[in-house]
Amino acid sequence: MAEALDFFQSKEVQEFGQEIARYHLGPLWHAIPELMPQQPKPQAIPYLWKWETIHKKLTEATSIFTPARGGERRAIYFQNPGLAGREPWGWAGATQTLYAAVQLILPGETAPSHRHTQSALRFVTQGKGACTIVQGERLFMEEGDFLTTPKGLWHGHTHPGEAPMFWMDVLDIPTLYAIGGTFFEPHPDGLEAPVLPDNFSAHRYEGGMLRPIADRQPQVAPLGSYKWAQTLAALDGLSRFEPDPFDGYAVEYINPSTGKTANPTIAAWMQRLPAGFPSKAHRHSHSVIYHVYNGSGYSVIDGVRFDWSEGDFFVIPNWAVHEHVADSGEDAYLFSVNDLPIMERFDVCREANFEQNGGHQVVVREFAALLPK
Ligand code: GTQ
Repeated sequence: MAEALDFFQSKEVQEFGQEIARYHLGPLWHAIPELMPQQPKPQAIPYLWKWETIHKKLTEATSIFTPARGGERRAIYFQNPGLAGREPWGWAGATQTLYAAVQLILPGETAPSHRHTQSALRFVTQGKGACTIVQGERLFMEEGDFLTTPKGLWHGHTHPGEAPMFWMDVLDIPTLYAIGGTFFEPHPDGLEAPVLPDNFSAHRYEGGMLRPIADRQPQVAPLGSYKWAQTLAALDGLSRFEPDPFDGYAVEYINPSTGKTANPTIAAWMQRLPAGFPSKAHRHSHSVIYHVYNGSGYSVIDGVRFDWSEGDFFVIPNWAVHEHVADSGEDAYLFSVNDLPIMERFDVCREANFEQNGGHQVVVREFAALLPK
C-alpha cells in the first residue's frame, strides 16, 4: 500500500499525468478507485427540504413567474447539495437519476402542453380543482392522487378551480441528460384540446383490479390517475397483516395492462408506517425520494437523524443505510419514488440488511433543516 502511495505521488507519475492531460487524455492508474469504487459512492447526499420553505418560495414565485411571461411551468426543483454546481449546465437532480420538483398553479392559469422523452409522474400534495390533460383526457387532481405521464405523451395543465394547487413532479431528467437522449416538443395548439370525457381512465378502472377487456393488450398508460381513496383501501387491506420489517405497509402504483411499474423508469410507492413501528435498517442500490404526505416522525440515514413532518421531502441516496419511525402517536403516510426500474435494466439491484445493534443505527448527528426567513 505504502509502495502504491509512493507510486501515485512520485514526480514522474504526477508529471506524466499533467503531460497527457494537455491532450485531453487521462491515466487510468489515478482514476480507477474513483471510477470503480468497491461499492456505490454516490455524490448525491442524504438531505431534507421543509414544506414551509418550498411553500413560501413557490408563493413568492407567483410574483416573478406568470404563464404569460413564458417558461412553461411554475415549479421549483430540489437540487441535491452533493450534486449542485458540479455539472457545467448548472442544475442538479434530487438524486443522480431523478429530478423532483413542486409545481404551483393558480386558478385561471395554464401550462401549455408539450411532450418529451423524459417520463413524468405527479403526486398531489395540496389543493384541488386543477387538471392535467394527458392523451386528450382531463384528469382532475385531488389530494393524494398519483398521476403518470410516461415518455412521449402530450401533457399540459390548466386550473378551472378556485384555490392554489400544489403537486410534486418527478421525472427521469438526469438519466436522460446523462445518456444524451433528450427530445422535447411543444404542442402546436398551446394547450391540447380534450377529446375524451373528463377523468375517463379513472372511471374505466373504478373497480381497482378489474381491467376493461380492451386493455388485455399492453398500453403505455391505460390509467392516468390513481385516486387516493383506492390507494387508502389497498393500504387498509394490507394493514390487517404483519408489516414489512423495513417499510411497514407499502404498495406500488402499477400499470394495470402490464402489471409493471406505472412509469417505465420510475417506481412510485405509498407507504403507511404504523405509529411507533420501529422499521429495521437496510440499504439498497437504488435511490429514493420521499414526500411526507401525512404524519410526522424521523428517518436515520447513514447515522444522521432527519426529523420530518407533513409536506417535507427527503432523499436517500444509493446504498445509504436507512430506517424510518413515525413517532408522533399517529400513522404516517409516505409517498416515495425510486429508480429501481433503472437499476433493474442494468442488473445492479442489491440489498443488504443492517445486522448490527439489533438492526438499528446509532444516531451520530441530527440534521438541521433550512427554514425560510
Ligand atoms: O409539468 O410537464 O417539474 O415537463 C418539469 C418538466 C414539470 C410538467 C416539471 C415538466 C413538467
